Amino acid sequence: MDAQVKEFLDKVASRNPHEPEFLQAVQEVAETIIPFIEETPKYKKTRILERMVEPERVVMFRVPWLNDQGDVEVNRGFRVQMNSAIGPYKGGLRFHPSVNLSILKFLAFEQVFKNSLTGLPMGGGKGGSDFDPKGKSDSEIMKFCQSFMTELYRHVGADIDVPAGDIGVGGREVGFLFGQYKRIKGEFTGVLTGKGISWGGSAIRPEATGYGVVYFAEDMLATRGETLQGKTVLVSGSGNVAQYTVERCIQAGAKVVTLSDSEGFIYDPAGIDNAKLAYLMDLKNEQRGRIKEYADKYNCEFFAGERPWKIKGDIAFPNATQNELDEEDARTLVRNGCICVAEGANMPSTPDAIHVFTEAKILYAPGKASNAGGVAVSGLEMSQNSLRISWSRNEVNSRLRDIMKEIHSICVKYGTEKDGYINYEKGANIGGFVKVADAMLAQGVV
Ligand code: NDP
Ligand code: 2IT
Repeated sequence: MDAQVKEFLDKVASRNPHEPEFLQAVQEVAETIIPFIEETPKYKKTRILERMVEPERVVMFRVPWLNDQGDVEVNRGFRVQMNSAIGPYKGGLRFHPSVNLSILKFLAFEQVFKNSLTGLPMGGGKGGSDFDPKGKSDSEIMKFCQSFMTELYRHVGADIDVPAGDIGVGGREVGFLFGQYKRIKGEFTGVLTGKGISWGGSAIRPEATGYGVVYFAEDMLATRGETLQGKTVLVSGSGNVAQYTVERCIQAGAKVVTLSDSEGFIYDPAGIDNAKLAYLMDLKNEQRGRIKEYADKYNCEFFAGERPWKIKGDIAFPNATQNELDEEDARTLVRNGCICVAEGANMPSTPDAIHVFTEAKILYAPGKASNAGGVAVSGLEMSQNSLRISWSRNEVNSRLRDIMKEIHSICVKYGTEKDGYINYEKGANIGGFVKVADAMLAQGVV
């Protein structure tokens, strides 16, 4: 490792002990950004990267609530307000038992770069709780969300910080959070995105991340004269991002053969068609069931405790969670002829896995570029709320398509290496960094 990079990372590590995910995300950025900063004195002198790894603000709070048995439960709530140089803080809320400060700081840090890449005026933030939504009744979910917002409301606002969904937070939760904010503040504003379509939500927001990551993969494939038509696709996860990845892959003529959750993966060699996808959406979004039930229903194989990467496929979309694809998985994918990996999740590939992809010179896109479609349509939801109008599905979808294309172009501009290989990781980091850094410079020592 470059000496300057090591010195920088040692400092960040000593200031942030016990935060492995945050350090992993910072290292990934530092390795490409520090050599760039070395050539650009205005960023070096002003210690922009040192400032960017320090959140502007972190709030942590108690979330007490009553379960259906009448017992008191206590969770911890967080909001990391990482950077507001180019707009109000923007980023999702994650409800999952694994949530801690390290995970939310990594997500908020990546969000700063991602939001910058969208071209929309959004800073970066992330929040959530160690609350586990699994097995909870609708009433318990509502009580938790109301308690969570009873503290969060004082830190957010349409021009301050605009949360949205992430793992464990979808339309139902955004509804309960919005209702409580409105009740406390007595105002109807665009304080959250991912709202229902009849109360300020945007068309295509549920689809946006999944559609966006497939659009991005289509642009990547086009650089090699390829398309999705007829390709075999591996998807992990089975939540919001995975579902709409499958929908768009079907539209593009590809065959998706895997899905997963935290208990294992299903392999459906015949491919997931529209009828199976409708079943999946009902299973996950209404029945709140497990992916194993898909295997039981369609009589295909379920691999308990395993991840889909050992199946042979042309394209992989890791769409579940961080560090779900390691070096060995990456080697298996490459050996099996995989030509493209586009991340729908945030930081799903470990650093060693990314190294395998870039060494093999296959197409590899980091989440901060390829999954930016979700937050991009969130940004469009904010615009529509400010204008007090709603755009049609076609209007929003065509804007989403253009934004993903533009992010792809930025990656090509900053990431193309001497031999012509497009290093999307480098391109996304530098492309995302420049806009935020210039805004910080213009605003003084902030
Ligand atoms: P959902 O809650 O809808 O689905 C999450 C999926 O990932 C589920 O299948 C879940 O399985 C699985 N999963 C979660 N945690 C783990 C774990 N520790 N190990 C294995 N599987 C796990 O979330 P989303 O689809 O919204 O989010 C998926 C990824 O996409 C996340 O990384 C998120 O940060 C990212 N993302 C989401 C965006 C959005 O707009 N929603 C935008 C950009 C990125 P199980 O049910 O068993 O927990
Ligand atoms: O990781 C992400 O970009 C999201 N979870 C979406 C954030 C948003 O504000 O829509």
